[in-house]
Amino acid sequence: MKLGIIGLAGAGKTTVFEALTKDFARPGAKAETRIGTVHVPDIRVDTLSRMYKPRKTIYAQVEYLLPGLGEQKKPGSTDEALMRAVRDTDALIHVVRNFASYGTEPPDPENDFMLLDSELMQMDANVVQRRLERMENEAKKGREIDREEKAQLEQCRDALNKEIPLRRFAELSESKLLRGYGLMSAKPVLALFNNADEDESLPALSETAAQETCMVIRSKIEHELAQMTKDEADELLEEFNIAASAADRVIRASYDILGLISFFTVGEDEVRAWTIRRGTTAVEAAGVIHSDMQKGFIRAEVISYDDYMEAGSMAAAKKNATLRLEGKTYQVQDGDIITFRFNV
Ligand SMILES: Nc1nc2c(ncn2[C@@H]2O[C@H](COP(=O)(O)OP(=O)(O)OP(=O)(O)O)[C@@H](O)[C@H]2O)c(=O)[nH]1
Ligand SMILES: [Mg+2]
Repeated sequence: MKLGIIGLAGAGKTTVFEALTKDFARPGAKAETRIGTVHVPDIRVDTLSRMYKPRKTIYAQVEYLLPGLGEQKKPGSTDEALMRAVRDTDALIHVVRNFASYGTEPPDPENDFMLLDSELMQMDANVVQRRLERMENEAKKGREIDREEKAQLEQCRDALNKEIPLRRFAELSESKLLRGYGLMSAKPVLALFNNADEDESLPALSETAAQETCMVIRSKIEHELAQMTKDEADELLEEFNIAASAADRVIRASYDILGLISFFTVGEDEVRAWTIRRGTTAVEAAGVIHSDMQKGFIRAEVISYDDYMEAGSMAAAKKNATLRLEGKTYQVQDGDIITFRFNV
């Protein structure tokens, strides 16, 4: 699962990327696209790992993609080429400047967010328009066209004409027919306000912008934190009143906006978080681990993480019946601890 980092020039994209991935720039690295893979922090995995003391502990992962710089770029402008680089990502982190910086206008986060968001919509409107024109031509020549797809494209056009991003419409943003177009405003967005060091709060936002998943990062501090030893970091955490690294919260939120949940497998060998989409059934979840498990699926022994913590042990959970048997069609819930029974 990949998230693309976008934002106006100088918003702090590189600083955010490096704070999240702890991948610090090599000289000359600016031109190329950078990809970083990070663990999704999860205290449930930490706790299970302390209980089982397994040889391996494996966290869920997400990938961040930071597009390389286009050749010519004016300050404050974005670049279509840059955005095209994030076409095939699953979600977007939209970094918005909310700090004063020398030689630029005071920050205007609302305006900046809307400006780039409109550009996303404009790009989509162009794609949709071209496609509809082509379909019309095909129809004129008497060729068969996909009416369903045409209807959906028209819905997209109408929404975009009203400046409504496509991610507001579940039917359109999840449509299989539209998937191939890489529509930018259909991707889930995390609006990440990059604040000045002293400022912990979200900027004032209009109702429109406030509909997004919004978070604050103070990326300059986070960038420094990411390069420190634990002792050095603790001092800074206290000084700036940071309870937990914002980088961790952002990574967690990235995972959430992708519509992903985790289930866990536990044992002495391995405690592991597995990533699935919400709505995945038990038999599909088994297939994420191994195709044999899916083919030979018999049943799943399931307990929620919270129930397990309350019971204290699997034996106690069996007794109070929070550990239960589920069949193929059970919808796996976030935090389920599962043992699959299967035939090979
Ligand atoms: N005060 C402050 N400065 C920041 C913060 N984040 C980034 N900066 C500074 O703002 C400038 C731009 O940051 P970058 O991370 O390079 O921004 P960018 O979006 O990658 O910029 P381009 O790649 O040029 O579009 C740098 O001088 C950073 O040190 C922040 O949270 N607070
Ligand atoms: Mg940059």
